[in-house]
Amino acid sequence: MNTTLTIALSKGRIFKETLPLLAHAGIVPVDDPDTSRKLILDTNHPEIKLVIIRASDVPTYVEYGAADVGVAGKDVLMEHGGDGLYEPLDLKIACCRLMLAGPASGKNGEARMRIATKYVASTRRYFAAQGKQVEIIKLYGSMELAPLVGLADRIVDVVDTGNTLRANGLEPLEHIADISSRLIVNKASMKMKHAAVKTLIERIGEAVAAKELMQRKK
Ligand code: PRT
Ligand code: MG
Repeated sequence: MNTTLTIALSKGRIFKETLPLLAHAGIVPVDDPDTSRKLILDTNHPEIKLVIIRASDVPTYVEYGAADVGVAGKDVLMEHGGDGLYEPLDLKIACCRLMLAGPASGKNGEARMRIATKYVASTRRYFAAQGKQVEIIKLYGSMELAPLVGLADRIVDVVDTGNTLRANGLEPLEHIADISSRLIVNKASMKMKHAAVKTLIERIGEAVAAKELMQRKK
């Protein structure tokens, strides 16, 4: 039986914030993805590997079983859609808010707003639920630029401190969803590698709970 466990992570904030949770589960990577060019990282467990991929690709790897488990933002999962994966744990890391934002002196009540975003599905769902017709322009990054150059009236993006919005003369207008990262699991792996996956979920769950307790005591 194949008992290798592959965990998909993205570089940057998700990797950094997942590390302590993995450490609590006794999993420590041998290389640092920020300095190593390797896409498959060994850990202290010969049977546990980390694959380092784009944040928006994590659900795809896990759904198709190229990775058994992964960590992905709820924003990314809402775009990915479907019920092709299990989402057993809210890791409460990489927290932010999905927001509608626009120029501080923005015009209001346009007949049909143009909205630039990489979150096309979530944006469509949000406005459809309000019965509003909007034109959605798909971008892959730097959404904050779109209103400044007349590409769109508003943007939908994730916001943490709001500094990026402010620096570009934009302000948050409507809160669409609270976002945090989730542990996701391939459906077949949940069955075929049940013991290993269950242990991982339990250990990481304990780490999330312990961290919350610490933060409440502060
Ligand atoms: O960069 P790449 O295209 O590869 O993918 P990505 O941008 O999706 O990856 P990454 O690592 O930047 O984000 C991974 C996940 O972190 C996202 O899917 C979110 O769930 C979560 N997260 C938490 C954030 C932020 N906070 C955040 N602030 N993702 C992006 N940002 C952006 C924000 O849009 C703004 O442009 O960071 C910038 C700074 O935010 P402020 O509000 O603090 O200024
Ligand atoms: Mg990014």
